[in-house]
Amino acid sequence: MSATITLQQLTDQLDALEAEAAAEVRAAPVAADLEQLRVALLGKKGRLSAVLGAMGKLSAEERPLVGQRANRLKEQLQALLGERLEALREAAMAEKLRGESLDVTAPSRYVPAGHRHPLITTTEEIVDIFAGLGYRVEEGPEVETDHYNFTALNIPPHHPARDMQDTFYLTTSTLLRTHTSPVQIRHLEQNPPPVRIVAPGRVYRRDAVDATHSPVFHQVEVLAIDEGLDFSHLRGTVTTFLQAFFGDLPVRFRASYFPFTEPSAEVDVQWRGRWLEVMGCGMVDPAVLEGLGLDPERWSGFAAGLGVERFCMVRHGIDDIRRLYTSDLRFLEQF
Ligand code: 2NL
Repeated sequence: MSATITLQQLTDQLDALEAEAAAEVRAAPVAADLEQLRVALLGKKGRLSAVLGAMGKLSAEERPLVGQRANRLKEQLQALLGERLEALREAAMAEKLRGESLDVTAPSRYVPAGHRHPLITTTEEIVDIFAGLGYRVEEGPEVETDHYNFTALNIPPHHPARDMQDTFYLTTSTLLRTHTSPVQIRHLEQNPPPVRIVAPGRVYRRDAVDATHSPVFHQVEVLAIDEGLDFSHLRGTVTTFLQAFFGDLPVRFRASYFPFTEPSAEVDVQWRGRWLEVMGCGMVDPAVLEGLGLDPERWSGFAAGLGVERFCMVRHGIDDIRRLYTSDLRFLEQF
């Protein structure tokens, strides 16, 4: 720097510093750059100090003029730095808010609603028909005693249904129920007749899996006990039910045998020109009523049982029971 510096030169330098500093502050992209700029401009070894270092070369009259100008510049630069810092903070906050904003009016992502499994809709349809005929829905435990599952139903000690080959035993006297009849026995113990109940539920038999058998399946049984019930009531009820479910098609009864009904019958429907066996039924055996303390001379009744899988398969033309259990959406979405 030359030994003789004029007031004018010094003032020009301060003006130049003002213009450059203002441009640099405006251009600073982030807050950290502003701090570096503040040190470079206003720090002890900063550019303002450097200009003022030459002040000593001015006369005593000129010095205060430059001093005042320098102080104003210092305040201006501090204000500029502060404003820019504030602007950068606001921009950063606005950016953050844009990124975190939540549009509560945006449509939701697509979630398929799904629907009930065909076995459930079939069960509900069957139960609804009986409910319409005045039957109450009853349910009971899947783990049963051999008393409720067999003995109370007049199934003799050496009947093959009791065999380990055919039933899942948990202990010597408890098992997975093989039908929902125990629900009806339990209900009769607690409720005096007249009784009309429908008992849907899951049942278990020790069968190998094939196209028509599953060790776990679903049943609906119905029971009516009253004074004066005879086979015509059974026939009328079962026929009404089957025609409500399958449509107005031919129904026939064939003599059969169950330990818990006498007489007993299998029931067929003529479905698409072919006779198909769909359920079993009969008049409740007097021995079952006596076991419950009911006088068979006063009370009589009928019962019927059906497999839900079979009803579902016939109705929908399903060829293999396993399709109902494998949760394949290509199959299930057809219902
Ligand atoms: C079938 C046949 C049947 C019954 C179930 C029953 C229940 C009580 C008393 C007497 Cl508490 N009987 N149930 C009667 C006849 C047939 O089911 O093929 N089921 C799948």
